[in-house]
Amino acid sequence: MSGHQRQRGAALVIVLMMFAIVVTLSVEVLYRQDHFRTRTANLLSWDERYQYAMAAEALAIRALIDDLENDQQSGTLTDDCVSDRWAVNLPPTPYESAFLSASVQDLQGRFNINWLIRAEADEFVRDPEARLQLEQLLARVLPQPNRAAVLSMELADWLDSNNLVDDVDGAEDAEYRYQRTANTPVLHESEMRALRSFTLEDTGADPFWGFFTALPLGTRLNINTAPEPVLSAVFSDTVAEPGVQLVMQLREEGAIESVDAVLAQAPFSALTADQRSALSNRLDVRSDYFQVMVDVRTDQGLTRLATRIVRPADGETAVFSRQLVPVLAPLEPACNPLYNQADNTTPVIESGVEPE
Ligand SMILES: [Ca+2]
Ligand SMILES: [Ca+2]
Repeated sequence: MSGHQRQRGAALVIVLMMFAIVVTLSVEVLYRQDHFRTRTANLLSWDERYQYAMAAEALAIRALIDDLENDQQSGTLTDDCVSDRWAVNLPPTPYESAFLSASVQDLQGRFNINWLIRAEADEFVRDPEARLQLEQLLARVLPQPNRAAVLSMELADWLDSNNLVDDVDGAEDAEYRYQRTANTPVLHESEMRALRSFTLEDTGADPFWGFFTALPLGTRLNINTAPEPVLSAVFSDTVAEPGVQLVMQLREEGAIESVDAVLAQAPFSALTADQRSALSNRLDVRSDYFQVMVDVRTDQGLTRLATRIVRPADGETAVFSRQLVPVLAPLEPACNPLYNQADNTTPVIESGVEPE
């Protein structure tokens, strides 16, 4: 082979190599462009659903503010599940290119797990009565009621400031391998998941989480919206079932307007002054804390937003937490019993299923 032919051969190899590089680059560019286009489309579609959810959230906040203003005009501050407009479900409703459904829940109708502790000096000390009340409630709602004691004891240790195991089945730092206990009030009821003995099976009974909340220590229970198992737990060491029956019966006649008026009736009237005072500090007929849940479905996907709102009687209504949550179950039901009786399954937008 002459030198000239060798040079031509080498040039050909270089050309072929460059051609291969250009082809590879082109394929890579096309792949990345396609990837980028899909990602942009997904982001735009996600953002569109998020904006729809925020619009529904704004509507719910407006309804809550209107409700408070109406109450203030009429001079009776109550929040209940029958006459209040916020307490209803929005069934799947078409809006532009999306379907929206929503529900509003009263977080003060739930058992506040932070009740297990009281602030004393610089410490959070446990409240043994509240721990027993939580055990009662857990025994009602856990698939395995015999786990109620251990979970309530672990939660009390999780929250109290000390690092001593106070009950036989409690657990402090030494009992946890990979984490430390909070030793302070928690911000969300889902922190119960962090307890040593808590398992996924414990949440099996739907709507497990709907019975619990985590609000500031002194937050009261709204007896107009609390479900029967929560009332039953909170009254378990005082008036028990006769007290629950009285509250349920009064609610059927309309919103309860005064805690003191209820406490003046039997069986509450037979309690000691201290017991009545403790209940008076624990109960209320209105609420500051609410949750709005919104499902938005478009052709591209499904988004669920859970927003928590504080609406004080003498302050500004504000969002204090906003979470995009996985759609694992139907929307939590609104508390209006008429809406829940009329349709046992709360309206929910099933993924990939056209709503009726
Ligand atoms: Ca502790
Ligand atoms: Ca402890």
